[in-house]
Amino acid sequence: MSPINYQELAEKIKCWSKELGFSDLGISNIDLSAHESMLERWLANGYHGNMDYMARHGLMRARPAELVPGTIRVISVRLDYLPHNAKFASILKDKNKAYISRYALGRDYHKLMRKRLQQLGKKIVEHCSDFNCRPFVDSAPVMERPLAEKAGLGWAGKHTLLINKEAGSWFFLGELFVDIPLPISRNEYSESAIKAIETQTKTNDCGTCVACIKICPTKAIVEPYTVDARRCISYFTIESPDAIPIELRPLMGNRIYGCDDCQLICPWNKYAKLSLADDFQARNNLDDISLLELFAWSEEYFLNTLQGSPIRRIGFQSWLRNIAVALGNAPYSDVIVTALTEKRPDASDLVVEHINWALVQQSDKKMLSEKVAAEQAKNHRLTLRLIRSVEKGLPRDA
Ligand code: B12
Ligand code: SF4
Ligand code: SF4
Repeated sequence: MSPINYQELAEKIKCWSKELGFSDLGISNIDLSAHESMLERWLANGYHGNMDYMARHGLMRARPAELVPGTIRVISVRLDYLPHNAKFASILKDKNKAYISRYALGRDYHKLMRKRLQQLGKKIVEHCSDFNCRPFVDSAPVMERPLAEKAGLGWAGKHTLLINKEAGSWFFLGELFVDIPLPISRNEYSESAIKAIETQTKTNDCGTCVACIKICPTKAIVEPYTVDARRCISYFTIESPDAIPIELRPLMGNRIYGCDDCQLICPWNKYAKLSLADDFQARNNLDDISLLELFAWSEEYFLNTLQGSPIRRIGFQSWLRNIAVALGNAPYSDVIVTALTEKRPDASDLVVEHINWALVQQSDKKMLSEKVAAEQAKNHRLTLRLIRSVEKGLPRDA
């Protein structure tokens, strides 16, 4: 058998990844040592909240060969998820509607991407018999963004998400850990990732912009390139099964599953590509549905309707908890008060506490005290600014 030409193989891998529907692919080595101290600092500050799995694997997260012995390269892939007609501004504007993060309107990406990565692995085996690989998608033990930066897929912006100048940031990441010496991808992103490590300063296309830091409703981006998950709407509506901190509830507005604000304000998302995958288009009208309609769902209906959706993973109680808060943030309505009150007898203690909070908000609004009105206007001010920016800057997706 002739020796393997890894350069040619890498080019073939890129072609196969396109055939499999990935939006981009890059290859990196496995040295993440420069990120170890950042990860340690993040954990030491408690920014992971109750995501214990983030700390459990320790520095193995930054050491791919400890995670999968034999690994010498990581193939990182990008998959664009922005659905057609995302209706970002129109839904954020209507406080009676439910805003669900646009990545979660269709099918769960984990299975879909892992299957495609496995298929990519099979293709490689056909050309290279002595080959082992393992796919990862959003797996806690992997530092996906630093790997993707090194592989040249983009740069980690000040909101910490990966951005690409031609594709914005509406995409998922996934990896294939491999044990063959593929050539490492080199481009402006991988070069600046290396430079950042050498000089200990980040130079990238964020420049002097701080729009994401300013627009974040809960001030979760505590410094450039650092998110305190405990303050992030994505964390307390998806990851955490606990009570939502009271001071953050009014800032959630109508966002009941995740949050897109820091990406919506980012000027690079003007260049975002629409997803080609039918799987990421909205199902069950989740892109344009009222809070009251969702709150009326039974647990059985929730489980059946959301088969295959990432939303199902949070469970029915967290789902009700989130909608109750959003109903508390909606304008006063007798119908909302009735719906909240009627849900109480069958709800868990956690949900009852959130319903009670929502009822107090509704009753305060009914009395229309000046203090309440001023507080609400203040909370909605940032969202209104975001809506104007989306309508002006992202008309296709507004
Ligand atoms: C835990 C987690 C969360 C947490 C914490 C988020 C965070 N920013 O750390 C919560 C629940 C809040 C979250 C939210 C979201 N997440 Co999330 N999340 C993850 C997960 C599992 C781990 C991230 C992690 O390790 N964080 C810890 C920090 C320390 O690591 P890091 O950010 O990767 O590494 C950074 C540091 O080294 C730092 N850094 C580098 N240089 C420098 C320099 C200086 C000076 C400093 C200070 C720091 C610094 O930047 C590195 C790269 O960003 C990843 C998947 C994975 N396994 O990686 C998905 C992932 C990051 N999430 C993703 C998504 C889509 C989201 C949401 C957009 C979902 C939503 N719409 O609600 C939000 C966005 C919120 C935000 N602004 O981050 C995608 C991001 C895709 C992309 N384009 O980048 C990922 C990659 C999942 C995937 N497979 O696609 N997420
Ligand atoms: S996802 Fe929302 S809450 Fe989280 S950092 Fe971005 S803007 Fe802030
Ligand atoms: S909004 Fe500005 S600072 Fe934030 S990620 Fe985008 S370009 Fe960077």
